[in-house]
Amino acid sequence: MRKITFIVLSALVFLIGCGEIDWNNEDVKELLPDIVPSLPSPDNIKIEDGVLTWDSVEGATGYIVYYGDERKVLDASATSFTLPSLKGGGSMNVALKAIGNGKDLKDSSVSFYLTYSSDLPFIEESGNTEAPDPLLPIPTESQLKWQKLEQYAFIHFGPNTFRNAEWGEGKPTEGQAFQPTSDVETITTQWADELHARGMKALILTVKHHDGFCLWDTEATDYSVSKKGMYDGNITGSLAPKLQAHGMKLGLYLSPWDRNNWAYLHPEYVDIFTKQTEEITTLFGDIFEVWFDGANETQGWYGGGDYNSIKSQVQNNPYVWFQTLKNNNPTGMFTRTSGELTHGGPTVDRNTYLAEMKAAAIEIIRKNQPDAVVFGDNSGRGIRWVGNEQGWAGRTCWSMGFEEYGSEDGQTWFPAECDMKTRSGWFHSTNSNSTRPYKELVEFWYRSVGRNATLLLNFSPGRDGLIPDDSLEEARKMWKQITEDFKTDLLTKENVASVEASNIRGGQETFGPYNLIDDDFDTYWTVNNEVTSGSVTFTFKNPITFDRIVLQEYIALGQRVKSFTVETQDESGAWKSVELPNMPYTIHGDNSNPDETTTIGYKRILRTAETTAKAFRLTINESRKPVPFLISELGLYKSYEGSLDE
Ligand code: FUL
Ligand code: CA
Repeated sequence: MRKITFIVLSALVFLIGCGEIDWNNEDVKELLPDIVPSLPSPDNIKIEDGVLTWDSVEGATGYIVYYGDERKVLDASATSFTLPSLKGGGSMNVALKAIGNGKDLKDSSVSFYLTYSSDLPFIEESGNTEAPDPLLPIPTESQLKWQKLEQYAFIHFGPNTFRNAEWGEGKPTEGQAFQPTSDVETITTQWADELHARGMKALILTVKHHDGFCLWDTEATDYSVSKKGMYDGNITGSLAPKLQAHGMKLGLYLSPWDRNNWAYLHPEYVDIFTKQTEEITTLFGDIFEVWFDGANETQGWYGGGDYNSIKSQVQNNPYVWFQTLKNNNPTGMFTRTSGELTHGGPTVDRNTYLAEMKAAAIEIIRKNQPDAVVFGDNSGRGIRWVGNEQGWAGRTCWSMGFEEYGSEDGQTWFPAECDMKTRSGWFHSTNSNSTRPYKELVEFWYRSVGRNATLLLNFSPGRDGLIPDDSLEEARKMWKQITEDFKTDLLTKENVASVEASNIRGGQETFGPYNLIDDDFDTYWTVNNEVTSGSVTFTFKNPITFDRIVLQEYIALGQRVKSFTVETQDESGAWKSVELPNMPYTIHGDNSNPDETTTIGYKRILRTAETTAKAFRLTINESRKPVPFLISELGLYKSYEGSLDE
């Protein structure tokens, strides 16, 4: 160090002493690089309409423009440069320097960089300019709103809670059916506050389960919170405003099967049931979903529970229908037990009876709550049961068709809801008194919300009317895990250096791939009509590490994608498919195999191996019909491994 300083100083003294400095002198060049003057960097740099401009720099022999990963050398007369088209998405950094003469003027330093983004109107238009046509069936506005709730709570509470029952077993004596030990305010406040804090966007309450007991003041039967010295508290009426205050929606479970009503399966019961429907759809403000349970049998308390006793009960009643004993008829035919029977009186099928009764009730719901969806209603305005009570939708899941997987050929929009419980029964029981660990709840969430379905997670208040602490604690951890998993989207404009798409509808920005990362469901990347497969590639400024991929399809115009591929590019430039590991464990009916890359629908989440990527590519391989696909959002996240403590 000392030696170099000494040589430089003596060289300076020598050179200055000689007057004129010989800049070409090799010794000078080597020894005094820092005192050779540099050109100033170009000033007044702008990008307008995809053209970079700057003020010319006196003495410059040329310019170098740096853009994305590329560079371009221009001669001294240049003061502008047309940047390449970004094909409808993303951004790149652009900078510039002036070139010196290689002798007594060094190159300028590189200017500050500008970000050149695709918001600029530089894209040539070609192909279709309008949005693609809808591909039927499509969801109604209410179905779409319902799907966006993603996760909501169920509460089973009623006489069953007080006798460790699930289906109204064991008829309680009058006045003994329902005895919560907390007052109604305490109960409904706890439900609304605690479920809201656990990310529940709505709550569906069993306002009448199969035992027929009504959790609201009803005129339709004597068996309710308001009658015969029962618990004094209109639970449903008290709950509705508390949910509303949290911005949560209210849903109602009204069981068509009524084991307490002598008229069940009798024409008069249709009147009672429709009256109940009328009440619940007018008394509590907006209802988002009505749940008509599918369970139904002939047994009622009045009849003791088996066919022969029902028969003896109804023998003298010409209006009561009952299931024929004949060969345990599986279609469940009901026949009038009156003189008419022997004269070939009318017969009615139990399912027909229930279907007609439900249709009458649905009409009432449509009139009073046009925005509500009805569970089990396959008319194109309802939603479907996912086909299991284990908290999973299929790895392929269409919003048409039935059960776990649905079908691409289904004629109506019939999206799936996964109902699942936090304890072993729907109702609280002092016999099997434990709650499911949060890891299972997280698993249900990923296998429902992550597979184009919703999660309806049941809570079982105990005899004090309160959701037990252990269930609340596990649900808190579950929600913390989920919210932390999706806290930071790594696929953002800030992290992306460039984006390329194989096709953009009409070459227009409005349909470009940048729409995939704008956090807006209503903007999407789509392609020209004749195109039914294609890919989009995001290149990152710096490699990112993720293990969650979130995809959303713009289902407002129909569900289309049948198959897709996700790939990453590593530091060496090699591309490979993202690795999908096995699910953590098997849930009854859903094994622990890896996920599939088939349907997308409203939301599809893949849990992948931890992957570090320089670039990410999504390819849509096949679209239903085939028609162009529309993808709303694409996100990459790294799951949370930290503490779940409060
Ligand atoms: C079933 C009912 O029978 C259960 O009791 C429970 O209400 C569940 C959600 O639906 O079909
Ligand atoms: Ca979007």
